[in-house]
Amino acid sequence: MVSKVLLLVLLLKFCKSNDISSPNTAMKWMASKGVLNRVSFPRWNFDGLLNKANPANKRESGFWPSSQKESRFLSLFTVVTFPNGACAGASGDNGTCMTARECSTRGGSANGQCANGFGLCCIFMTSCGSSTSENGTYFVNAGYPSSYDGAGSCDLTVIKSHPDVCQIRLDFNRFTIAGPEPTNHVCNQDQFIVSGGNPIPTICGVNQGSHMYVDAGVGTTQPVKLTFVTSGNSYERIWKVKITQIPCSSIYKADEGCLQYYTGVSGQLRSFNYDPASGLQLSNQDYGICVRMERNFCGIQYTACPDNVNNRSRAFTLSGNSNGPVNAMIGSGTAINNCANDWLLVPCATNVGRVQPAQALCTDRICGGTFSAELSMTAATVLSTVKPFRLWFHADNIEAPIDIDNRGFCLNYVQQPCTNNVA
Ligand SMILES: [Ca+2]
Repeated sequence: MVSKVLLLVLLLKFCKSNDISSPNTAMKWMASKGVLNRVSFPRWNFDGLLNKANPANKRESGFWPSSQKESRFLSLFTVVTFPNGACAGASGDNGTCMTARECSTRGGSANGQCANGFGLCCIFMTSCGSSTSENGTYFVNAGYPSSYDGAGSCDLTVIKSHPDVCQIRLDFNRFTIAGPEPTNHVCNQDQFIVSGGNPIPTICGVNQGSHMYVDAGVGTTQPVKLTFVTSGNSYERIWKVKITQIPCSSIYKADEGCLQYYTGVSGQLRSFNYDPASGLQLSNQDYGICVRMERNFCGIQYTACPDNVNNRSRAFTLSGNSNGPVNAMIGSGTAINNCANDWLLVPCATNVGRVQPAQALCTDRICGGTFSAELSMTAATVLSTVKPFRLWFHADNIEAPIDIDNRGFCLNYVQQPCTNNVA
């Protein structure tokens, strides 16, 4: 998509015959503005202009020859085209570069310039009860940037901007709604619900900085609906969700089946509503977390994030009473040290530095209150070489009385280069 602006170029220097021997002044100005690369000059012949401009040439009364008048007049107008690309608005929000008229017609608000001043950065921000097909729309609470303390349902319908859109990425720039109830950690007061695409777990609490990919299907499909439900006690909610529409052919498309998709050799993964101080692991979760395999990397290591709040780290607390030390639990059985209810699935996980027995052992499910691929009270760095790099998180709908005050998980990951040891 491109925008077009009809531009009246006032070449004052050209019009003054004394200075007409240096017509480059106007061209330099346009070059400095980057206009020349973007402007088409359908009726403008610079060579002809320069020749006519040369004082040595015969001219008629210091003005254009009558036979040239029409073309000279038309040459003062030109059409500037620029792509409707992403732009950074003056407020810090991202928008789409377009003309003022296009921006107001499409319901956006202009916020700073783009395309060297020929376009305006058009921000799309909307709230309850609306729909959008604009890529990069921000979905905010009523009254944003003030908080919202009320009960009700606030939804936004997201319509594909093009049938070629396959995924919708949600970035939680701001996301504070009431957290889960403290007994079973179910989101029964406030909820964020995504419907219309593949099933996505309902979340609540504080999720600033997190993201989700919603599978929107191929071709013309039902729109995706985002809904914030607020109920119960008084609470200052605030949200600002950026909605990015991702074409099927985009290199930014996430792998299929990944609710979260991370790129880069290293990074950090967190469960929803994770916070070492007060965040509670959410119940009723079931989703995949993917890390794009970077070129020449064959394995991935996970380590629990530093916890600067608690004496004993709660950066990985999925089961047991995390108010006291809880060992790592592994495996899918129903014994006391197995992970029958809530787990993080790390495909064929082993602890780094562990001397493997002749028959190498690895586990898949990890839970408990310590991050390790073995039954242990000591946290470990865990390696997986199963490809693609992917984790699955599962949590059932029950916590109490066995599982108390668990925080969920925060893991730092580092991809491992292909060597003799990691292949
Ligand atoms: Ca549970």
